[in-house]
Order: sequence, then structure tokens, then C-alpha cells
Amino acid sequence: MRCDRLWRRARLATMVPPDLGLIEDGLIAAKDGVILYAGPADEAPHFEGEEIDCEGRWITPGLIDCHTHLVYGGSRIGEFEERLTGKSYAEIAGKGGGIRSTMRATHQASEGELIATALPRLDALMAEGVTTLEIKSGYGLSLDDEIKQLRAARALGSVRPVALAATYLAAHVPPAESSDADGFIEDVCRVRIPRILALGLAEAVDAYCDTMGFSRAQCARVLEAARAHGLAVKLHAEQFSNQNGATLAAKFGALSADHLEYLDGDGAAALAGAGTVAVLLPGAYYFMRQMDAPPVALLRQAGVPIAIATDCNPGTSPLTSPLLAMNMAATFFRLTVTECLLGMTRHAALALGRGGQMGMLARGLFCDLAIWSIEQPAELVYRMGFNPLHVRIWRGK
Ligand code: DI6
Ligand code: FE
Repeated sequence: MRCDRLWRRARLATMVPPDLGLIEDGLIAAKDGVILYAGPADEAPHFEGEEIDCEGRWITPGLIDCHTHLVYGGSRIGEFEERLTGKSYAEIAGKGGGIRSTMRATHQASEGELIATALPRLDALMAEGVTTLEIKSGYGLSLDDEIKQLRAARALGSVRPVALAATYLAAHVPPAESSDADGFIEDVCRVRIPRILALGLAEAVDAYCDTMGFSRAQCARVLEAARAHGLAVKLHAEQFSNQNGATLAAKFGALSADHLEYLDGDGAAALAGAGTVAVLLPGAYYFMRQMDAPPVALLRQAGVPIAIATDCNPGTSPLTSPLLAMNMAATFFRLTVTECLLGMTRHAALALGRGGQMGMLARGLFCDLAIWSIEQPAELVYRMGFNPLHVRIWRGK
């Protein structure tokens, strides 16, 4: 059978259920960027194409970072230093810093500047095997700024070999301290969502359900409007307190509910019932020095798929290492190696609504691969500050 490329003498972690789908002597064949075969070499049909000898290296699906705020203006280094002297995130935010300071800096930046400053962060993610990532807006002062942010996010996909999923984070914080939050939500539902949809700039809508963001009732209006327009939804939920965001996300059939440190049993059951993925963000947990980890036992009991992401953002998670995110998920949240690896592959694909396209090494899926110089897959979770990526393949190349 003809193929474009053929990876031989590889060990595979296919992520095909039920577990990691480990294969000791594996072979992958790809044509037109899609996997024709991934499985044991001795069961493979005869293929002809360019052959690559993997010399026993491990191949996983390319990693998927399903929650980032990669595109933004300015920096929050000053705020980091302030926090080191004892000021809290909420205190800084209350004085117009925090998310609002990034909004002002994003307003000042041109689209080209947003692209240029995001590129090194994107390159860092790709250098550790990321082949797909989600990018949220949410730092726009105005709708035009949100559009600029989403355009910059989209442009990144044309200058790098990577797949992007753009999410319109419609309700992050009210744009100014004095503004009327309900009026803003009205504008999001009536004007902004239809406009973003008409421009084709996002495939999902997100909101920040938190005392520093928007109330449950306000987020409900946003998710309802998004669904009415046929957009997928996600929700930042129970990061700093329990606002019952998870039950709201479930009610609207959200792809994911993210953060979840303060999730309770009802929330976990609701996520399970709706097939909503729990996206855990250990980088933010670490950087904010949170003490209560997400209730992983409840998620397991309820059977909720768990994904892990970097939450790369300037304020609460300046993290551009998917490998460190997995190590933190294991160390802080006690996720198993299997849960960590599924969290950045198969389950991350589900959190983006792309389960049929990526996240596993299987026939018919995109040929997005990460080839690692390691002795066993657990090394990807175990080590810190070490990058064993040998080569990254996106769409077969
Ligand atoms: N949760 C977070 O951790 C970030 N946004 C959100 O909704 C924080 C973003 C920032 O501080 O800039
Ligand atoms: Fe976030």
C-alpha cells in the first residue's frame, strides 16, 4: 500500500482506550497528513513510502494544550513582584491591576505586536510537542480589541505548523470598575456574540464565573446566547470559590469546565451527566499558591474525563511547558501517569470537541506526533525542566 511516510521501530503510546494503548514494536503509516495505520508492526499491511527509523523511541499523539490565553499585550512582571511582597491577586485587581491592566496593554498593542509577542510562547509549547492548542480572547477593552486578539490568534496558525482552536472569552471581567456588568452582558449577548460568529473568529464561547469575574446568572445568559447561535461553550468554574459554575456548564452541554478547585459532588455528577470534560490547570494553582486541590476522587468516582492544560496567561499561570503541567498535575493533584498523559492527548481533544480528529494514534486521525527520546512514557510526567522531544510531526510532516 502507498503511503507518504512510515515510522518504523517505534514504541507507541496510542492512547486508544482503555488505557495508554502501549505497543512495543509499533509502526505508523501516514498519507495526506492522516494516519493510515498505527499499531503492531507484525500486523501491519505492507507499506511503501519514505521510511523513518525511530530506533526504539516512543511516539505519542502530539500534545494538545486545551486552555490558554496565549495572546495578550504587555507584561505582569511588576504585579508578580508586588505579590512577592505580600499583596494579593484580589487586592491588585481591585486597584485596576490584574486582568484590567492586561486589557489596557492589549488595547495599546497592534495586531502585529500581539502576534510577535505570542510567538515565543507558542514556540516554547511546540518545542515540547504541542501540535494543537486553544487560544482564548478576553483581554479586549472593546469588541474591536477582542476581534484584534482573535485575529492575532488565528494568524499564529498561518506562521507555524500547529492547529488552533479559538475561543471567544466573552465575559472575563467587566471592562471598567464603574461599568454596569449587566449592561455589558446584554451587549455580549445581543451584539458581540453574533458579530464574532459572523466573522468566523471563534468556535466556542467562554466566561469567567467568579467573584472577580461574573455571577452565575450573568454567565448563564452568555452561555445561553452562545448555544442559541450554535457555538460550543466552556466555562471557568470554581477556581477561587464554589459558584456552582460546573452545574451551569453541564446544563448548557459545555465541552469543558475549567479549574474546578472548589467543585463539589453535585458539580462532578452534573459534569459526568453532560459529558463535560474537567480541565485542570495546575500552573494557576501553583502560581496562585492555592491550598485546596480539585476533588480528583469525586471526578474519578463520577467518571468525568480529566484534561490538563497550561492556562498560559500573564497573571495566574505564565507557564509554557506542557511537560511541567503534567508533572504538577501528578505532584499536586495526585493524578496518575496515565491520567496525565490522557489529559494532554485524548481527553484534551474531547475538551476541544475534536475527539474524532486527534488525541490518539489511530487510523483516520490527523498524523500529529511527538517522538520522544525516553525509555518509558512515565518519564514525560516524572522529570522537571527536561525536554526529551526528539521531533514533532504535524499533519504527517
Ligand atoms: N482565570 C485565570 O486564571 C485567568 N483568567 C481566568 O479567568 C487569569 C487571567 C489574568 O490574571 O490575566
Ligand atoms: Fe484561564
